[in-house]
Amino acid sequence: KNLSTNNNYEYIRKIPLLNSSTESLPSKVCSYIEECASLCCPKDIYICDGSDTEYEHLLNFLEKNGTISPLPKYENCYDFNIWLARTNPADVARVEKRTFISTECKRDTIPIPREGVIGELGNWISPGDMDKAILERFPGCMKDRTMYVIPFSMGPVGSPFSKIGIEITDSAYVVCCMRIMTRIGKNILETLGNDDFVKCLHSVGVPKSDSKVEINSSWPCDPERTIILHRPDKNEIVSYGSGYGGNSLLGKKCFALRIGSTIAKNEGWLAEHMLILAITDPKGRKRYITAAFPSACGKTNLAMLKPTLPGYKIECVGDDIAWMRFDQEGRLRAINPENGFFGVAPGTNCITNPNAMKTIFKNTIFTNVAATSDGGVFWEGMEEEISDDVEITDWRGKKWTRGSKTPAAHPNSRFCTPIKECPVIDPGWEDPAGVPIDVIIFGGRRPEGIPLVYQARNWQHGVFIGASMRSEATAAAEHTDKVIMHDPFAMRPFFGYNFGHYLNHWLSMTKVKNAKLPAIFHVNWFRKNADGQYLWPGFGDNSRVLDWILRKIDGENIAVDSTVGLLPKSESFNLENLSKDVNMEELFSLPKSFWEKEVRHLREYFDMQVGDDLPTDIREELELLACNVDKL
Ligand code: GTP
Ligand code: SPV
Ligand code: MN
Repeated sequence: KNLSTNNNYEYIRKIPLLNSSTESLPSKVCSYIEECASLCCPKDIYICDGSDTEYEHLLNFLEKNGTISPLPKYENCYDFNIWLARTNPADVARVEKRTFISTECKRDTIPIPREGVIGELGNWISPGDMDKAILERFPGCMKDRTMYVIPFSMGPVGSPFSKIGIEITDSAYVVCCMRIMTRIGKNILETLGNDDFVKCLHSVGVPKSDSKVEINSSWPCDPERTIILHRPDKNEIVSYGSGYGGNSLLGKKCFALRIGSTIAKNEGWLAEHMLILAITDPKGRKRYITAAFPSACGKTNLAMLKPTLPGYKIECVGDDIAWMRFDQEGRLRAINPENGFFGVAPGTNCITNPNAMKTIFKNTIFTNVAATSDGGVFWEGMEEEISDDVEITDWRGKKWTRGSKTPAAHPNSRFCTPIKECPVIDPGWEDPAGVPIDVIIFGGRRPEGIPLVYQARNWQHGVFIGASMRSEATAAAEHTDKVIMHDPFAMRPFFGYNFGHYLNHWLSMTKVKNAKLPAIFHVNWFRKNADGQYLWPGFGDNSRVLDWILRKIDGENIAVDSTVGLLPKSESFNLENLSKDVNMEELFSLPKSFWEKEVRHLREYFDMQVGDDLPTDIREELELLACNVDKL
C-alpha cells in the first residue's frame, strides 16, 4: 500500500497527468500522488497552478455541473466571480463525531475519561482501524473523476512560521475554495523542493448502492460514511464523504489546528482558534490582540469591527486561526496562516459588520445562503438590505416567504472571500515575522452569569479561564439544541493531542526566556436579561470593551479584584453616546447560585473528562475559585 519507496510511478504513467510531468515534480510529491492515485483510481490527474485561467476553467465546470450559479444582481458578477453554491442538505457543517486522531497510544490523543463516561475531548482511532477505515472507503472512489493536486502554503510563502501542504481532492469546489483560503500554486512546489509536507487526501466519496441519502450529481458526497482522519506522527490527513468547509478545506481546521497544534507542541509554539486584530487608540498607539471564541461566536465580527468609540481604529489580520511563537526578545508574535475568510453569513449586515459587507461582494463563493429573484443573495439579518418585492429562494432551492418557519439561509451558510478584499486589512497582515501580541481574549456565548469582561490575575489564572470556557452550541457543527457546552480555548473540536498536555504546554510559556506574557481577559457579548434580550448591544460597541482593556494594560487604576478576576470599577467604562440604555449592574453581576453551579460543572468536567491529565496548577485555580464563590 505504501508506495513512497517505489519511484516508477506505475499508476501515474497509466493515466493522463494533464498539465505536468513526473520529472517536473518533487519526487516526494510524485510518490504521494502515485500512492493516492493507485488507491483512488481517478480518470486523470491535474496539478493546480493557481492561475486565473485555471480558476475560470474550474468555475465554468462547476457552473455547467449545477454546483454553483452566478449572481447577476452584482455588477460584472462573472468578471468579479461572485457565485452561489448549494450543498446536499445532508452536508452542511463539520461533523465532530466522525472526526478522529490516530496515535499508537490513545492517551497521546485524549485524556482517559472516568469509567463509564463518554469522552468529549476528541475521538481516538488506532492506526490499524484508521487504515481499515481508509480501505473501506477509498479504493476506486475517484473513478471517472479528475484528481486535483493542490500545493498550498499555510502562512506567507517563505515566512519561518509557514508550512506547506499538498491537498489531493476530487472536488473542483474544494480547489476553488482552497485557492481563496490558502496560497496555492506551482511556486509553492518550488519553495517546497524535496522537503516534507503535510499530506491531505480528500474525496467527496461514492455512496454504497444501498445508501438512503438522496445524492444529486451537483453535490456528490457520502454523508453516511463521512470520516475525517488525522495521523499527527506522519503529518497526514485523510477526509472522506463531505465537501463542506472544515471537512474538506483541509488547510483550515485539520492542518492549521489539529496537525498544527501537535507540530506546535513539539516545536514550542501555539496553534490556536483565534482571530488577530490591530487596534489603534486615540493617542495613535497601535497594539495587536488575539481572541478565541468558539465556532460562530463572533471572531469574524470582532476581527473587522467598526468602532463606535471615536478615535479608535481596528484593522484585521485574521478571523479564525493564529500561529504564535515567542521571538528572541520575548515578544509573542502571531501570523494568520490563512489567505481568506470562510465566514458565517447570517447576522452579517451593514449595521452589524459593515466591513464584511464591503468585503464579500467581489471574488466570493457563497455557500447555502438564500437567493433573491433579482439575482442577489439573502440571509437572516439582511431584511433591510433587499427590497420588499423581491422573491426569495431558500438555501435548498425552494420558494421561501417572509415569516416562514424555516430559515431562508442555512444557519451555517458561509461566504468564502480572499482577505485582500477586506477594506480594513492591516498592512502588517502578511509580515513574515508576525505581529506582536499584547492581549489574549477568551470568550463564549453565555446567556447567564458571566460578566461582559474581566481580567485574569496572571498567566496561570488566564490558562484556567481558557480551560473553563463554555458556550452555547451553534450550527457550525452537528449539535442542534442550544445546550451550554464545554469548549476549552474554543479548541474542543480541534485539539490535535491530549487536552491535559495542551494545558501543560500553555502553562510552560512562563518558562520561555524573557517571555513578555500577554495579558489575558474573558469577554461575553451574549448575556441576556430575564426577557431573553441581550443586555449588551455588541458589535461596534464591543470597541468600548477593547478600550477598557487597553487602558487597563496601560496601567490605569480601573479594575477591582473579584470572585472571578479583575472587574471594571464602576464608572470606568466609556459609555458615551451608547445607542441604547444598558443595565451595567446586571451585566457585571456575579450571582452566587450561578457561580456555585458553574464551579460544580467545571469540577465534574475536569474530574470526568481530564482526570489525571489535569495539571495541578489548574486544579489549584479551580479550588481558589470555589473558595471565592463560597465567600460571595
Ligand atoms: P466561525 O467562523 O464559525 O469560527 O465563527 P466566528 O467566531 O467567526 O463567528 P462570527 O463573527 O461569524 O459570528 C457568528 C454569529 O454571531 C453571527 O451571526 C454574528 O452576527 C453574531 N455575533 C457576532 N458578534 C456579536 C455580538 O457582539 N453580539 C451579538 N448579539 N451577536 C454577535
Ligand atoms: C468553525 O466551525 O470554527 C469554522 C467553520 O470556522 S469550518 O471551516 O467549517 O470549520
Ligand atoms: Mn472557526
